[in-house]
Amino acid sequence: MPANLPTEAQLALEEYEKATTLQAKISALQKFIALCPKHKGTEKILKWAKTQLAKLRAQLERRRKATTSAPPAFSVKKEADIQVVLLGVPQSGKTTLLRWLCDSEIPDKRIFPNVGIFNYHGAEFQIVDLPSIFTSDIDKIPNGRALFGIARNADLIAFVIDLTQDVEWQYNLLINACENARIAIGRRPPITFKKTSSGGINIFGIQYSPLPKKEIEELLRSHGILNCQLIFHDYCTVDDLIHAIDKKYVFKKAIIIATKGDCPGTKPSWEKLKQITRIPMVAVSAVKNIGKSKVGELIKRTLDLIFVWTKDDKGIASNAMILKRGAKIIDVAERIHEDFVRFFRFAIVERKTSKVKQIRAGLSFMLEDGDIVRIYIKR
Ligand SMILES: Nc1nc2c(ncn2[C@@H]2O[C@H](COP(=O)(O)OP(=O)(O)OP(=O)(O)O)[C@@H](O)[C@H]2O)c(=O)[nH]1
Ligand SMILES: [Mg+2]
Repeated sequence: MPANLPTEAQLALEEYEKATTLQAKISALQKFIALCPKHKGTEKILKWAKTQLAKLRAQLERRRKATTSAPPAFSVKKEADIQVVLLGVPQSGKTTLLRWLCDSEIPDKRIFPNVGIFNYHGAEFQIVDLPSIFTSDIDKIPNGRALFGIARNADLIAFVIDLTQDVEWQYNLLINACENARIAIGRRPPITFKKTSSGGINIFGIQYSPLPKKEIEELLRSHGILNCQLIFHDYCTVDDLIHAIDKKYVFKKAIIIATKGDCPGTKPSWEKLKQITRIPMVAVSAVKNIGKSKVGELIKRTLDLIFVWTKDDKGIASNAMILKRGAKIIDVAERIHEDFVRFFRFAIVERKTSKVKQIRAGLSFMLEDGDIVRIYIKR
């Protein structure tokens, strides 16, 4: 054990050693990972803790599968193309943020998610304000699994971090809670993993692995995997490895919305936040009405979206169609109605940045942000 561990982390380790049930061991290890400082000197013990946690979780899961059915899932009906879920500690400003972004007096339902529509330059994002997350042990949060089920289904997670509270504590708590809900924030690991029916465990690119071969094999076996192909394409962390082999993980993009930027003394918290994470972030003040369009822009950029307006005899639609960058005319046509694909003749694309202001286009024409599209069909 590294000698310089903070007392709380040491206590969590002792708790782990004394724990007699699987659940208690898991809780203690989660606590330890949250409390252990992250630097070179703790790298080894953190690797051990994360691997051990993954093994115990796999064990618990198999036990649960044998005895219980899945917990009831909540869901929030999608009322816009993009759903953004707010996750934050108590009093971080989530409900205020929701009302401000959505420009509406949405009632605070407290136990259930509060929802609203954020209209950003004519595009609609659905915002879901979940009950507060006060611990990373999601089984201790009322309906914790169900709440994180909503986050798992969202298009984007927005961590709401209060600049007047300890930002590092909030950030770690939220990231660890997501990890415990099997939500991997950010990139898909550069790993190909495939279970096979025979042939044993085959590992390629071991030079990129965070663990020696023997430990990977142990980790795989603890997940009940005896035959597979595991290829590392680039340098990986233990988290990457665990995310790749455990198919329960979902990968989510995330942003940070730092609240209460108007309060005195919040500048150092903002600087600190910039140091501890690479998640894209924006500072706002709902009270002073600062940063609303930056939030919209950040959602758009992080999800790599483009806004396209459709046009017909009556004129240009009031709301934009939200599409992934790389979308084509066929995607617009499909969204309007299948007949627009079946009876498609051509489309006229109005593009401000183009020399030709009106482009005649086919179904495979690639769209750009801000395009106005009119589709002509065979009558
Ligand atoms: N100065 C300032 N205060 C804010 C801002 N946003 C929220 N607050 C205050 O922060 C407190 C908590 O705000 P809420 O929106 O209720 O926070 P919450 O995260 O929904 O809280 P719970 O759901 O109760 O956990 C309230 O007193 C708000 O007035 C802001 O931008 N600036
Ligand atoms: Mg609230």
